[in-house]
Amino acid sequence: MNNLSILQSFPKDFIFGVATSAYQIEGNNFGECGKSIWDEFAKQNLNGVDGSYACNHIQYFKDDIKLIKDAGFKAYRFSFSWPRIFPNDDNSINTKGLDFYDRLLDEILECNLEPFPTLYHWDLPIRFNQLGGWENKDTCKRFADYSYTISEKLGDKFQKIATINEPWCVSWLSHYLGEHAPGKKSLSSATATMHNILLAHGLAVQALRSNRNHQIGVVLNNEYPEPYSQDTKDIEAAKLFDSIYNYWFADSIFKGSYPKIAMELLSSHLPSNYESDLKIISQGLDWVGINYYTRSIIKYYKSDDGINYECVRGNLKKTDMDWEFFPEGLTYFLRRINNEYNSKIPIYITENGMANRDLVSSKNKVFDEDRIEYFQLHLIEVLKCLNEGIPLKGYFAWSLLDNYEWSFGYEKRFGLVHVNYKNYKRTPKESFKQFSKYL
Ligand code: IFM
Repeated sequence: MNNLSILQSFPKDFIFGVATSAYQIEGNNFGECGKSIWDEFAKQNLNGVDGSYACNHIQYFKDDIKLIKDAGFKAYRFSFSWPRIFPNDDNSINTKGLDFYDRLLDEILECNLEPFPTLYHWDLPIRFNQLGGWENKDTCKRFADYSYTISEKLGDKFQKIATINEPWCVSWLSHYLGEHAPGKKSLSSATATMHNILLAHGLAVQALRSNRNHQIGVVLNNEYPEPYSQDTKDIEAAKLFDSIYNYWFADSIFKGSYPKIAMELLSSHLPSNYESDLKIISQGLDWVGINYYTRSIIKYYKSDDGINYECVRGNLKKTDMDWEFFPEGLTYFLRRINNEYNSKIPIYITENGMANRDLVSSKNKVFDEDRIEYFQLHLIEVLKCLNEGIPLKGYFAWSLLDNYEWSFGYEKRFGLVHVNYKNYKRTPKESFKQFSKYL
């Protein structure tokens, strides 16, 4: 039987937490929250399955924070919803929205948890989409204004803050692959967004620092690039994937440059003055967050636009997302940050976890044995990296609750706690109980 006894081998000051995001759990029908690009995308592509009610966290937040505390976690990673705070075209503040986060932060602090808020986890206010969304540089400036407001109004209640969650998803997944809002499929849109989302990060860092001495980070998602075969074409394809998915964001943030391989295909789509923006993008950070789930097997595939690869899935054990268990990839990226970028920067694993077909038994139990195994295998890797001296400071399980899994709606369950979407009943799964037992 798998278990999480490995938790007891971690140093006492290593932080264990859980993570969520606003649109995925809050329910944007409550509290005069404004609409985001996800509401529009869901209407057009997902039969209207959206985050209107989600987990109704807006009403259940105290119970949810209590769950985190009672399990023995020490931190909670969540995101602020930009459209909840600024729902209106005239950019006036929704006091109900601000007040919600004020009360949420109070509750987190009262439970002796450390808040790890993120400013942007994909719910761009819909009004910006009409102006070009992240393809328009003006959105970056508006994001800096919003960041400043958060710092000014709520910044005395947290120290650490992340700017953007998973810039690859905001740009490539949403503007080239079209799988996330706003659902575009264009290389030039994707490249513009790959740059602008980084600029938004940089401008937000400046805005936050101009107000307070925050500890600022960014959250990057990484996927391990495994060539399909040893054929040179597959190896080159895997390098291109790696350059676009992983190196693009880390190189620009840590080194102030874009990787050569990706640039050969994307540079013509970048804004003319992109180099001066790179100075803003690469300002020093206080910490970095790494989200890690799986590997991708990359196969050469001829494409008209030169993005000559496709991702195929391999034969390893899989999650309900069809993502393979590949814990070694986590070690690979933690070492990469340490060896290629900055050996001193504190690193948090800000997301790791799996979707599983969880059912509540007649005895009100959820046996998510595979999830326990997934966590165990990844925690072994984390401990290995800690023992190598990599400055790892914490680990956040994705996710506290089953929630709105974007274009998969409510079908995929990532939670440590099961949610019944009819009555919002929370049922802690066995994985949650394992964390609780060993923390
Ligand atoms: O649910 C998402 C989360 O919003 C961002 N990182 C990956 C998770 C699982 O797909």
